[in-house]
Amino acid sequence: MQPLVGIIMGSKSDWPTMEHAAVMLDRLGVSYETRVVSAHRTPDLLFDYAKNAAGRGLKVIIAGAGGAAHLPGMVASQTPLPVLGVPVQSKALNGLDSLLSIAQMPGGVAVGTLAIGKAGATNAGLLAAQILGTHDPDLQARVENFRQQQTQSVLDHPDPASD
Ligand code: RP5
Repeated sequence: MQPLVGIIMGSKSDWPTMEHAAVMLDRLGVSYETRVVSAHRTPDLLFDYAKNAAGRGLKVIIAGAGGAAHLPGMVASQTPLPVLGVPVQSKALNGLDSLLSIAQMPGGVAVGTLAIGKAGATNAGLLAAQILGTHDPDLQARVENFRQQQTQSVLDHPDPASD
C-alpha cells in the first residue's frame, strides 16, 4: 500500500521511541514507512528524502531525533509537507536538548513539536492521522472511535488501586 506517512529518525537507537508512532498508525489503519535518516551522518540522504517525499505520495512526515536534534527542522526546510517532530529522550539531558532543538525553529519554517519520548511519538502518530482525517471521513471516524474507547476505558476503571 502507498505509504501516507513517513516515520524517520536520526538513529536506529531511536526506534524504541518512534515505534510508538507506528503502533498508533497501525491501530488507526494508516499506511506508513520507516527509515533511519540522520541529519549529521547522512545529510545527502536527508535532503533526498525530504525533497522527494511529496512526489512519492507521502502526506505527513514524523521525524524523531535526540540530542542535537536537527532532523525535523532540516527536513521541514526541504518539503512542503507538514513535519511533526518527536524529541527522543537523550541520555545526557533527558531529552530537554532534543525538545529545544526541535521546538525553537525560526519563524517561517514550521515543525509541529510533540512531547519528549513515548507520549510524543504516540501523539505524532495520532496527529498525523487527524491531519489525514480532514480529507478522509472513514479515518476521522476511526480516530473518534479510538478516543471514545480511551474515554470509556478511563471511566470503566475509576479506582486506581484495583484492576
Ligand atoms: C541523534 O543522536 C539520534 O537521533 C539519536 O537520538 C542520538 C544518538 O544516536 P546514536 O549514537 O545512538 O546512533 O542523531
